[in-house]
Amino acid sequence: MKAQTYIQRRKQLAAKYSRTLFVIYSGDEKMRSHSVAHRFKVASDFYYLTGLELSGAYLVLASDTSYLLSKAFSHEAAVWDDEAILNSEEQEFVQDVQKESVDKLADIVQSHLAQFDRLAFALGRNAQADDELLNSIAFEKRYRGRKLATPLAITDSRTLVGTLRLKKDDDEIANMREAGRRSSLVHHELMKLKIVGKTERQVANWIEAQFMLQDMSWTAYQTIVGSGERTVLLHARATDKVIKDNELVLIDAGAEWKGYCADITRTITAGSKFTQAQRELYDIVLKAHKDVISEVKEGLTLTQLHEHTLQVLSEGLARHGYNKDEVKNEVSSLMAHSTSHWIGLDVHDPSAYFDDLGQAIKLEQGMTFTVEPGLYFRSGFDKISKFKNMGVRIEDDILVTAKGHESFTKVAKEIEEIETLRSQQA
Ligand SMILES: [Mn+2]
Repeated sequence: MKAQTYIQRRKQLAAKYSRTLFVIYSGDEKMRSHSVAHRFKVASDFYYLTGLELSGAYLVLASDTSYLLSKAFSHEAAVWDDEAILNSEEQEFVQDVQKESVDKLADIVQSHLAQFDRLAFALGRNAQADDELLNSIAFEKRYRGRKLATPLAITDSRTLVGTLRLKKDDDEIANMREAGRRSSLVHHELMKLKIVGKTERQVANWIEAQFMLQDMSWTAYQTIVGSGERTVLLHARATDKVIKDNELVLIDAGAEWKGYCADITRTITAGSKFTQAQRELYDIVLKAHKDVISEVKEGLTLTQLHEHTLQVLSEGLARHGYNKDEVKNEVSSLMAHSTSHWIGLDVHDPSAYFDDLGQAIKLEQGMTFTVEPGLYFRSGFDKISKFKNMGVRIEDDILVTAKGHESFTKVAKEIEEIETLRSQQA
């Protein structure tokens, strides 16, 4: 990313919401065990606006003036951590931003508050950060100097930053394409892996190791490997269950490239051939997946894509024993999740799905989202007994383009392609 990108984003946000004072917290390290922290992932809004991966830092955007507050800029800057020093590239990212020690937060917020109608931050994400900020704006502390009659409003910064993050620029698209390409390679290799006799956990570990060997920074989310009847769970964490021949295996796995996420699901057979019933269920989901992706273009909404998905799934189910009215009632229970979510720096990018008037956002070039229809025959859904305890989901990451769409993720999904790869197991 170029320094100008971050400078422009800050300017754009401040100009778009000129009456709003932004305080964007970078997040902090969470302890995994005594004295050892979990791997840190910086809050995406902070990263989007600074390109920095500092923990415990704040970006304050006050129109033309902005501040970066970090312990790295205090007199006692840590000797232990790399982050005490910004490298020369990072310094350029925040060249126009005033650097201050983190304990100046209350002073800086109070000194600017009089000129703004509202304060935007990610309320509720971190109790300690909430506390510090709310304390700093206690009535008596902000009353002085305030020349506006309007009461101070507090709003969620994620929704506002999310309006910028919705459309990806060329550099972001390049990173997402790369996240998709590398994650797809791992799925492709997995399709040639012998997994019968392995545990779900061994398969998940293998996948995550491959992501690391692809130089990816980390998984974009906890890898899902569900086999047999565990395919009906939407988020099956890999367990010590041993994978058996003839089982379906649902793998939902993706990793990050330069902060940008890939999110891919494939459902494969543990052995080398799908059973007849598996094939029939898979075909219903695959048809919905392909139909909906082929439809993607500017002007449509994710709500419309979801309705279309349910319609294609319903038609498929109606060919296997459901009558039309039954299927209408049950399809949204058989697929108890949305077809799509925004994706970007976060695997579920927090941009809004509806506009100020409650209308679904219309797709525009540069928007990125998943298409992931699924059907899950958990207990209680016994209408089609041959599908009992089976779940199938197929997911790709899609960019809206001038011509229609591009898929960032490319992995075999036709049954014949999957069976060919499964027959090369080693
Ligand atoms: Mn997804």
